[in-house]
Amino acid sequence: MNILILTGAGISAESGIPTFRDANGLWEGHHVEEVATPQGFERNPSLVHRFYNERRRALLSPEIQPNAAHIALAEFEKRHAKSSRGDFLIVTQNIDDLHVRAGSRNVLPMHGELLKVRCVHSHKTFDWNEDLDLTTPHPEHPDDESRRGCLRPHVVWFGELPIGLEQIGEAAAKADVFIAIGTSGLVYPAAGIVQQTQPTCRKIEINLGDTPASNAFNECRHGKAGEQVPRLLA
Ligand code: BJW
Repeated sequence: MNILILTGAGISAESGIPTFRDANGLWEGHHVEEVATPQGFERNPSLVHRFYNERRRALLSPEIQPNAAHIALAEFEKRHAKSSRGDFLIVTQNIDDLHVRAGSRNVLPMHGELLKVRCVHSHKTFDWNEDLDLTTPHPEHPDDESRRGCLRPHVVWFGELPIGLEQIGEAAAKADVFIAIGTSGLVYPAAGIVQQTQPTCRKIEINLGDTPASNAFNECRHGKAGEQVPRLLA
């Protein structure tokens, strides 16, 4: 049995990471679009660096840990690998690393990773645990003044191409079960993955309430991911 999971900010909410749209999608009064677009980065790179620096520091703080939903998915993946010949893939829109920390192995972070940065010229990525600013030296050329400030967060902003779309399309087309957890169903192409599954695929949505995508699912389970996911996968 092939299983495809899509996760969004709601799965990490109980780990203490705020979602995007529940608090009006605002961060210090700025709309998500202001701090998560290439245009926003061009207009005000310091603001965008500050936004990601704060989130990176929070992610690395001991308070933020995988919750019961992340752990249930990781344990289910291990059981599935032992007992079945099918595939299991978590496509996450989240840039946190909580699925990996919980022990999940097949994770595709389609909107990038907060603990990576990339050079705007070479597109090479680097693991990153520090703050980033306009004077940060290039990791490979630390003494080259002309290369300072050419790193950006390795994340996918609006208008940019998400990561792994071909693999996601293939996984959706052969999925027997598709489960979307804690995502608002507003941001594409993630919100359209459910449409790429076959009519025979069992489609389950887990969220606090209905979303604009709910009609595309066979089953909608309302409640917190930390309760609903372990119950579903028990
Ligand atoms: C709980 C809970 C608990 C709370 N338990 N649940 C088609 C139509 C219209 C527009 C477009 C379209 N195609 C493309 C677009 C444009 C655009 C888009 O979608 N715009 C819309 C806003 C209209 N998309 C793009 O630009 C994308 N790129 C693109 O399309 O490239 C072109 C292309 C595509 C395909 C082929 C060829 C070309 C890129 C989108 C990038 C999104 N980037 C961000 C930032 C990433 C970095 C960062 O984290 O800072 O990704 S924006 C932000 O939204 C972030 C998230 O991953 C993403 C989705 O948010 P998510 O996860 O759903 O969170 P919330 O907050 O919205 O919802 C949380 C949910 O959880 C809620 O429903 C709660 O109820 C629930 N919840 N607590 C369970 N405890």
